[in-house]
Amino acid sequence: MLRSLFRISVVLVTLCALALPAFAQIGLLDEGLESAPAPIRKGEKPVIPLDTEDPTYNLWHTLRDFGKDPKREPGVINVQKYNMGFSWMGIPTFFHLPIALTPEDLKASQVEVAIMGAYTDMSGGMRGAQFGPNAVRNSEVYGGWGIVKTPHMHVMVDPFKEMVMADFGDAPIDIMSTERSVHAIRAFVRQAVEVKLDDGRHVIPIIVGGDHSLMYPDVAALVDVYGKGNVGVIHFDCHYDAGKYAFGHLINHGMPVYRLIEEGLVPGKNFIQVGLRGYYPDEESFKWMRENEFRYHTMAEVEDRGWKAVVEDAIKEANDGPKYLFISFDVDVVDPGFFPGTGTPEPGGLTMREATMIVRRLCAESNVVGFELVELNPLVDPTYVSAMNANRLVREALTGIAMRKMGLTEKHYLSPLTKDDGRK
Ligand SMILES: [Mn+2]
Repeated sequence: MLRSLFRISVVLVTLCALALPAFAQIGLLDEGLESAPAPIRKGEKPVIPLDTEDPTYNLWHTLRDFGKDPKREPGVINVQKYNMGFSWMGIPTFFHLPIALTPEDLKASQVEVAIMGAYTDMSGGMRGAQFGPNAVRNSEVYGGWGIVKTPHMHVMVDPFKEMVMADFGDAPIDIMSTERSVHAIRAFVRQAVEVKLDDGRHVIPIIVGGDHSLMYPDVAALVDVYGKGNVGVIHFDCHYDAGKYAFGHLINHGMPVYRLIEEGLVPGKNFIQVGLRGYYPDEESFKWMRENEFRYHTMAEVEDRGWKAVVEDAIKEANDGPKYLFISFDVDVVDPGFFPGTGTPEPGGLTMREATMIVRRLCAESNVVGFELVELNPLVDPTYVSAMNANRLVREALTGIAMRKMGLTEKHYLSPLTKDDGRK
């Protein structure tokens, strides 16, 4: 008895001794500040130990074995039972679209736009952005799907009739590490973008977040396919998101722009920022943006010149840069009156009427190859309004992309049938 107790304590002491360095490194020892690890010094790389023997270590990005599914030909899968349904019925994929499980499905069905979720939510602010993708899948309030007619009244274009689209599912994410997740997200988005359609175009990804750390892997995935320096970004946000420091972390929702510049994936001159206001960037950051040749349009400029003048400049700039354009849309660029459901709200933003117009026009009038909608946090909005507006913004993007496909690329096209009653 005594001997076995002794043995157990020897094992325990040995285990503690083995575990001690690991706990000490992440500062989990509960012995007061004196024994906390020393601050990170120049050149030191902090390590957060991970247990690679943990059977769940890779589970979050391990695909299940599709080979065990009933045999099927590659192509999209329609998971709805009926030809049509009302908005709140059926299985909630994005816009009740069919699903694609693999890049082969996208290729076989010649999917032009793949809509996908990415539930990053580790970046601070008020957390809950991880519920964004499914909030948008459930966000249809009016109308319906299937054979229901849903043209956008301003332009009389129905993107669901004009293009092949699919719900590509969600990117894999380690919900405890943005650093670990970004590589997997980049690979996931790239998988879709790499698919080349018969007419030579690539699949256009639409990513529904998730917090704004997504901008880094989303843009990086496009750069992987289109090449460094060939992708410009128009970034709607009340914050500039080019923060350099965050407790030693290299990426969070306020840093993706800095990372893209730091890694040489997008030079500053290929960034256009719209909607900045509030307190971030500060004076020093504005100077940094000027040094890096950012083009920016703050709400102060909107106050001074009016929204329409700013829109015309921003669209002109979007067409004066690299061949391919990515739209990064942080919902907090819109006024919190329309988007209470976001992690870092800031008063004095765009109206939905202003935001929908520029998104639709950019997608019609410039060569948009990808779009992300981020920072929707349905947890802090007990109404449906934030999810409904998020849904509408994605629809505007889809409408604009369909307009471009149809050749409706003239400046601020509106349908002659609907912009007036024809009596003038
Ligand atoms: Mn942002």
